[in-house]
Amino acid sequence: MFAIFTSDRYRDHTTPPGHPERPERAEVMQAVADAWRGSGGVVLQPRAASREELLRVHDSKYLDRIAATAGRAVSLDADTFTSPESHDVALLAAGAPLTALDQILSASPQLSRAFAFVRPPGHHAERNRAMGFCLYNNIAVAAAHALHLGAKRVAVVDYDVHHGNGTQWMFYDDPRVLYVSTHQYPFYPGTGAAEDVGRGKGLGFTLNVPLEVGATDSDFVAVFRTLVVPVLDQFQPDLILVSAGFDAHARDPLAGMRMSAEGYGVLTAELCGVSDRWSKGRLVLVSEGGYDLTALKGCIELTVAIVAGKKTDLPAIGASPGRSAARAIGAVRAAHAPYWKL
Ligand code: Q9C
Ligand code: ZN
Repeated sequence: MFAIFTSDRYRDHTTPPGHPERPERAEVMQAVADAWRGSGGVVLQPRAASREELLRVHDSKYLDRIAATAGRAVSLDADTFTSPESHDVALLAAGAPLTALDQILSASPQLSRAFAFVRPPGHHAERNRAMGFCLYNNIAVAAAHALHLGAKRVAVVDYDVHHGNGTQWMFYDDPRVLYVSTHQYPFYPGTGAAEDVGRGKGLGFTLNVPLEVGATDSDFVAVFRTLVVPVLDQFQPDLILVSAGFDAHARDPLAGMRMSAEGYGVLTAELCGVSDRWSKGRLVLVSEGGYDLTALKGCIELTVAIVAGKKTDLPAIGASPGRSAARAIGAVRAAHAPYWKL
């Protein structure tokens, strides 16, 4: 069973005029959720994350600093802003995947899959720093909650076009959380080289696939079939979390990749396959970036259909990497040769 978790409160986090991470994104999310409910699908309300839950990945002083922005418009970083409601809204963003996991990891689950449509996004937020439009690291809070609820191995797959620096660092030395990211590189935030593979006990449990500007659906599908799916099959996660950013879409105004909604759909279908093999179908997607409203709508609609099992006739996208993606695949294989058979 599948459900969307979202709230009309996500509109109430506002950003300065011209900012790409804008309230209209929440309206797109609401429209897709409303249509899903209208066609008989399940849409549920998120709870807020608690301080205790956030403290698993953020430090206490940082939580106080963000809490102190309640009721105020504050600039936290060159591109990260609060509005008076942002603090409450951000707690609901971090809480949405927790609400899903409470059910999915319960003793007799009714639910195995969920998509949390949230804002603000999360994957750039570090232990003690807001950045890249992110306040709380929603996906990292979710991974920590899954461990708390008894999961032993959690995979986080991040196909947002930006590297999820926050998520990477939070679990960099932790072998219980495998972090896998595809991203435009070099690009914001600057991290995510193939050679960043984890530290200490976490060596090998961070897998970065840096791709040059211009990467296509077939580049991404090749990367998934040759690297992402094989590492997941070897890790054997008991839950897959997805940092679902759709800013690698060709229409996106921030980045320079050339993905389509169907390309993203094929990636999601591959992850559904892994979750069926290893994690009893347990898969939770949490929205991140995606700044062209038309592309965002198409991507989240198709993703929902695939995750809910309503769409199986995806276009066959050949896994044929161009020269630059082939080089990236080679670099990742070399960096991870000590850890995985890729
Ligand atoms: N100041 C997400 O997609 N761009 N964040 C900064 C130089 C920041 C994107 C440009 C992009 C952040 C969640
Ligand atoms: Zn992004």
